[in-house]
Amino acid sequence: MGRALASHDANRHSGFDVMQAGRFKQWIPRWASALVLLALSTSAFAVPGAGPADPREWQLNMGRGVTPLSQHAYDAHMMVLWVCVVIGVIVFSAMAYAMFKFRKSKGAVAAQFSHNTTAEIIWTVIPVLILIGLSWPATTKLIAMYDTRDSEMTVKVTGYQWMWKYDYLGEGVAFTSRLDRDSDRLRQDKASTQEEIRAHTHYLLDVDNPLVLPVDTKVRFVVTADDVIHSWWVPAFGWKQDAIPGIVNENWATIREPGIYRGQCAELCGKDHGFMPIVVKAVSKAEFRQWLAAEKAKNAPAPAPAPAAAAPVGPTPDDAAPPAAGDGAPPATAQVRSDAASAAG
Ligand SMILES: [Cu+2]
Repeated sequence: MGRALASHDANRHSGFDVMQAGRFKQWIPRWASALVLLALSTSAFAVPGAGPADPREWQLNMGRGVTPLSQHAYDAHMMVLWVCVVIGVIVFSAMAYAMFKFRKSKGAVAAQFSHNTTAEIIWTVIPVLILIGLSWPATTKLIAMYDTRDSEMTVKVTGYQWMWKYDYLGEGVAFTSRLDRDSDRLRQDKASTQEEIRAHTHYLLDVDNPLVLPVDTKVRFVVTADDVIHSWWVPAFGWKQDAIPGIVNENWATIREPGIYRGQCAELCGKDHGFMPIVVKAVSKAEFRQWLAAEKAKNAPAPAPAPAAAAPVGPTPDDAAPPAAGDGAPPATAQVRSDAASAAG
């Protein structure tokens, strides 16, 4: 730097380039520290009210999620990333070396050849081996996604324009889940201010009745729709599943950590596609049993108000079958049920 300044003083014209180089050198440590800060910040800052799997401010990498399938997706992503990094370093180093070492100013002349069988075999065989090496674990993971055997409970997810309906199959518990009233009011009221919207921590990402699930339990989801194609997507679970009328798709999740996991409909399904969020509340097994019992109790007396007063019977099989389940009942009916069965929390 001293030398750069000296030459600048001595000769303004020829010293200019040297001064630029000196400034550049001075900037390198600043850029380096900025990069280090950026890297640190990916783990340092969290959005207020964020769940365990919510994205963080300045997060650069994809999240790990909270299920075995999301871990698989993360592992596959990291494996491919590092393979790409190694290939990138080798290829760009070779290019940079060749450009520098064999430059025209040093008298290099273009090589005179058109074919090199050995080189062609090498640059065909190596990528094929890399692709086979990548496809093997990827296929194993893909097969695991479709393995819903040994699941401990099943939730039927039905997409409607524009809400979700959850049936706990065999439990007699079912309810709809739609955008929370505050978000709905803020989005529709033209007088809503940015401040009001910012004050809502999970604007457009909250629902009236979250899907409550137990942790450490293999939950099978059967996913369908009543009107148009929707897609049930909770990023922390590592998959999105199309909800198609007349077709039942399935997927599964074993949630490792209690917490709130948010998602959205991921298939353009009409004008309110952006306003049918998903909220999963994962709780301990004991807490889930309590919640489920409370939901059953809430649902049980509803269909027979008059004669049931004397007989304290539990839920009968008839009560267990939600009238709106799967027979294309209009969403309005389902919504009435959801109000009766509003979820815990
Ligand atoms: Cu949708």
